Amino acid sequence: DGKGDIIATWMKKHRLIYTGATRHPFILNIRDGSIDISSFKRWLAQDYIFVRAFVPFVASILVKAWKETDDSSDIDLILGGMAALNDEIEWFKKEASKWGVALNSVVPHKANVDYCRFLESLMNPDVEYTLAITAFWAIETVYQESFAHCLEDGSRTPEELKETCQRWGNEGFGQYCCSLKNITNRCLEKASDDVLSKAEVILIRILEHEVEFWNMSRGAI
Ligand code: HMH
Repeated sequence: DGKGDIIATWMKKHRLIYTGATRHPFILNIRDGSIDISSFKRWLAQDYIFVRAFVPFVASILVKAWKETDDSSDIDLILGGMAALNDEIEWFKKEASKWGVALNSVVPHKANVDYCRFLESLMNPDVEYTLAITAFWAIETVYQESFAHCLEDGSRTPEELKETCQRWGNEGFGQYCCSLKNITNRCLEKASDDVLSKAEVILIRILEHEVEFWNMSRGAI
């Protein structure tokens, strides 16, 4: 009804925090080759914990899509995302053993616990599909934009970290994020003003959690 590309409007409005999440020093240090490997290992271990919690979150979106939308292509995309997470968990195990990180003894950091708790709040059946898919799109897109930046021309990403950057920075993952954006925009166009303003708050919360998540790699409390 003429609301147009709501995400594009939000991106202009929240550019600063979005850039904070997608051009964090952790990412910039990977890109310029100055990354401290202990930071990378801390991130790897914490992200494994996050991804394990992300699986039931995505499953909850699948259930919401099944209940709230007639569009079977939504289900197919979310299901594909879940299948990719299955591969991702195996990749984390392989990558962790390569770096000598023991995943079964990792203690979740407070920022990680807080983020996972936020995801859990969105898993509640009372939370609308539109709100959950907005969060899902934002979470995936931050990683896509961050790691793609490490692979652009002029980047000096260390060879041993390129596979990690490819994982989220590859073109296929970019396409997937674009499809998530299209679904989200379609949902937002049909949403009430109340849901729309809640979705915008969720986007900001996600971006804040992503910044805190990258901050953890520094190793400080
Ligand atoms: C913290 N955000 C975080 N971890 C991830 N693996 C993604 C986003 C993308 O799936």
